[in-house]
Amino acid sequence: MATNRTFTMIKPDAVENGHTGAILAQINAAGFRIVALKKTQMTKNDAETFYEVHKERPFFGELVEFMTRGPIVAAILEKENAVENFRTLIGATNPANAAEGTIRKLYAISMGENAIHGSDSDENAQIEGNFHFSGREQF
Ligand code: 3AN
Repeated sequence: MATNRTFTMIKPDAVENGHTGAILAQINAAGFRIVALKKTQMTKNDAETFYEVHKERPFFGELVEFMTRGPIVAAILEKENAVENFRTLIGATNPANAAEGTIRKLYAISMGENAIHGSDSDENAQIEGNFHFSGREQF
């Protein structure tokens, strides 16, 4: 089911380095409407649940540690073909491979500390958005 919505988190590295405002402006300029938005910090249990699909991967411990070390900014975004358009806007997982002008090219530090998350499917966008936001926080 196409929802025209995606879910994002500005990750602890980008929040720590003061890039929240610039990233939100870039998201708005690209035509995404903000459905839900908050600054929050994930617990270890939150991060382990959120990234459960990666639990067998060698970087899982590092990923959980990183994602819980400081606040994130979580958002649900709306635009036509949101999941794919947003992944284009953020660029490749490894910033070294990210296209010029993408959020990861501009702000990511490494493959692990890569500034921003974008859902990889409509189904995951819905699961991830509902993980962070109740119905009455979505407009
Ligand atoms: P994406 O976020 O581009 O969808 P995934 O789903 O493959 O990438 O990975 C989820 C997250 O796990 C990434 N955003 C990144 O923070 C981390 N990650 C992925 N691969 C590695 C790796 N080889 N080493 C460290 N962290 C990684």
